[in-house]
Amino acid sequence: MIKDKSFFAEKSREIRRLTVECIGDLGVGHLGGCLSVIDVLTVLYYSVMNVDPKNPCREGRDRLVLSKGHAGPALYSILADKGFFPKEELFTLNRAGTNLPSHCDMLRTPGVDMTTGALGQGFSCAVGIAIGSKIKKDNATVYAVIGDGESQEGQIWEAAMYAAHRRLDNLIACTDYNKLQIDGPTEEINTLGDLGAKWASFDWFVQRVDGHDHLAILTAIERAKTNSDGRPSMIILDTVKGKGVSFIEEAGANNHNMPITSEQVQIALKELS
Ligand SMILES: Cc1ncc(C[n+]2csc(CCOP(=O)(O)OP(=O)(O)O)c2C)c(N)n1
Ligand SMILES: [Mg+2]
Repeated sequence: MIKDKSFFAEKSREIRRLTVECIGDLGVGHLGGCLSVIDVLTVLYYSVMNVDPKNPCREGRDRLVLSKGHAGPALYSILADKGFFPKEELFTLNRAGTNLPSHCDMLRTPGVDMTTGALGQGFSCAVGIAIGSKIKKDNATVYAVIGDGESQEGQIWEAAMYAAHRRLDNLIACTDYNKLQIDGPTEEINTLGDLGAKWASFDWFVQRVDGHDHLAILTAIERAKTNSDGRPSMIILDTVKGKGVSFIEEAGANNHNMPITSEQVQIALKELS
């Protein structure tokens, strides 16, 4: 298991570059929500998850359900970097005939474990996959990443209740708590209140860490695997929407599905060099 701070920092920077390049080539995309989630995806795919680019559908592999499916390009950049498909394919993003639609599609993209994009639904699928893994006794861990705006969906809480009921300690979910959603600050649109207390009251093992601190994320995942006392785990990640590129961070809620010019791509790449 990789625990090297500088490796994670460099890898995340590389993935941010790829993500900005492929969205930039298209000219518009979910830059904010992609950049906020790259650090946790980096830790999962380069250190934690048991996956094989040569055999993406291997039985018993760990699974990642990117329930906030609009962050597909961040995941695609990682999958390409790991060799699930050629990096050149990243530049077909969301174009006619592509294997890389803006939102995740497990029938098109090698390495994508669940089709997502209708907010709330992916998380329910993650619960189902975790139940299936328990039945098969295949020892897989199922990871799910949900958005904070997504957490306003009723379906999230139905699934949360049932995951606890089934004692799914093989399910580790993360909330990308970037405090923004499509229309503005989550706090103003529909406050989540004490999000940690809410998950704890659903009988989940809850931790909260800086979502851009790779080693803190890794430690939280290790604790989730060993200390959850039979419960499913929620790791709340404090993140910044657009993390790593100042003009995208500064756009705030306007960085949700944001246009980007080729000049701006160059500015972003310089900042990420
Ligand atoms: C059921 C559903 N309703 C609405 C949308 C449109 N939509 C896509 S992303 C988004 C905002 C999500 O906010 P959040 O979960 O906080 O995502 P992030 O900040 O990480 O981008 C919305 C409303 C959707 N994809 N699915
Ligand atoms: Mg958000």
